[in-house]
Amino acid sequence: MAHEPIAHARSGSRGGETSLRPLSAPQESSAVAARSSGDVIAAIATAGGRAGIGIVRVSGPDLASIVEGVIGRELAPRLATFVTFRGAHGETLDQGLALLFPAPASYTGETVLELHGHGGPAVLSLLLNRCLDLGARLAEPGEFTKRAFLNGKLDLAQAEGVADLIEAATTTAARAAARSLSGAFSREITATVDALVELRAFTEATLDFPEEDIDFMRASDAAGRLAGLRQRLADVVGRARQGSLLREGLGVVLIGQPNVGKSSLLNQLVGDEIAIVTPVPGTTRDAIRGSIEIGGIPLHVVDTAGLRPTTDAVEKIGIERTRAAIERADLALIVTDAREPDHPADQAIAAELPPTLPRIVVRNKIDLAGLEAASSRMDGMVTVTLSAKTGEGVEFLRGAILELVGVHEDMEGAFLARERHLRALDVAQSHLAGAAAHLAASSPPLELFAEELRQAQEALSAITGEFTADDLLGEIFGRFCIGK
Ligand SMILES: Nc1nc2c(ncn2[C@@H]2O[C@H](COP(=O)(O)OP(=O)(O)OP(=O)(O)O)[C@@H](O)[C@H]2O)c(=O)[nH]1
Ligand SMILES: [Mg+2]
Repeated sequence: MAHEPIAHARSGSRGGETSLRPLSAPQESSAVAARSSGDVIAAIATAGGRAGIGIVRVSGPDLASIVEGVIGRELAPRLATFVTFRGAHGETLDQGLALLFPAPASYTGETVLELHGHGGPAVLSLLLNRCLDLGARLAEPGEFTKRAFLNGKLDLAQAEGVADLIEAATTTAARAAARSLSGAFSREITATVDALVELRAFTEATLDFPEEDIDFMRASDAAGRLAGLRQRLADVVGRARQGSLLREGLGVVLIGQPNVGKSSLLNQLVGDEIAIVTPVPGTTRDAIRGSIEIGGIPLHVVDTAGLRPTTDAVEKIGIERTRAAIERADLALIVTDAREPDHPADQAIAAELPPTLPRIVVRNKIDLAGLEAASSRMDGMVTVTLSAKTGEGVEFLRGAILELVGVHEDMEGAFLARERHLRALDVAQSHLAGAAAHLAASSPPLELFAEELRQAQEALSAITGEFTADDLLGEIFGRFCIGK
């Protein structure tokens, strides 16, 4: 865990800044300035339901009375001790292991007590209630991790990594979340911020000695440094976008004329008969959803009603839903019958799609058309020939989907970025673009240049939580599970 540089960052003395002149930093919010509130919190840290082991976790500045009340004796630090957990009248509640982590060497940075009992809901709530009776209060969702953040144990991106790791739906997503948790994402951001601070320092120095103006900027190679910074940020953005795919998944909509085999393709992709398939055109009315994973990326596939002019009231509603599904999709699979290439109705369907929506043309029923399974790209349009019925060629479709969304064989470099991170990266990028535009002017307006750099730094710093508003913290930690 990268404690040191992050605690250092939050204490507000970034390298380089102080030696020159104070750069107007954004206001630090009260949430960041304040440390843990001082009360003792407790929660069941393991999932509900029955299990071999269940853990009650307690955190606070002083847990002596709780240790005494539950265990009746002192605990050696960080040593698993087999004990009897006792109720108010000395009765046995459970037996198990107790672990004490004295501050600051703990998850939260406060003193933490873990009671490992048996994993039944009733016995765990007895144990939890005993801690509450002894003065603890029930922890809010994410409160342990919030305290870890406030005490400088984790930065904000790492704290989000904790929640993402727990929620990860695929092993690839879990690996990417673990990378964020270990601080890999934060380190990239921090390194970029450091480079930004250095460039700001040069600029501010130049502003202090205007007579040396341009020379100074030239000597410091401002343009070269800025180009390097933008390159670095572009790389982070690319990796964050990939990670965001892992997290959010990709919305894929199956569209086409009636009876071309959309529902068959959904079933084939999902590996289950979730949609009704019949030879009757207009079988599917409602949008039918299935989820699959390709290359570690969750795909949310929607099968829709076939598109055709109709007077049937139910089918009309179905077609409206198809259009709504198209609005929300990240990728459209235009399914066609391979025996009828270049059907005008297919072309009309393709023409009606939002122009920026990525698409793949699927020529289905090759078993009937006597064609080979294949994948091809012509004029930027990807076409896959396959049979939804036999499954032949579906591999080509999987490959084409991954290629189209820019996923390579492995996602090892991806950061499991959140929408919040992508927005911040975006803001930082546009300020750096603004800075580059100023620098390109015949006599660069250095104040404006410096201001763009400052705003880019502010956006990036929000990712690791150096400058964070209370409501953002509430939003982030409120989504955690209780006990985390
Ligand atoms: N031989 C063969 N038949 C297929 C293939 N794909 C679909 N079919 C058949 O084509 C018919 C229509 O398939 P569906 O999957 O219901 O087609 P759809 O596009 O969902 O049709 P609607 O819901 O009416 O819009 C069914 O009889 C399928 O068994 C294929 O690859 N080969
Ligand atoms: Mg159908």
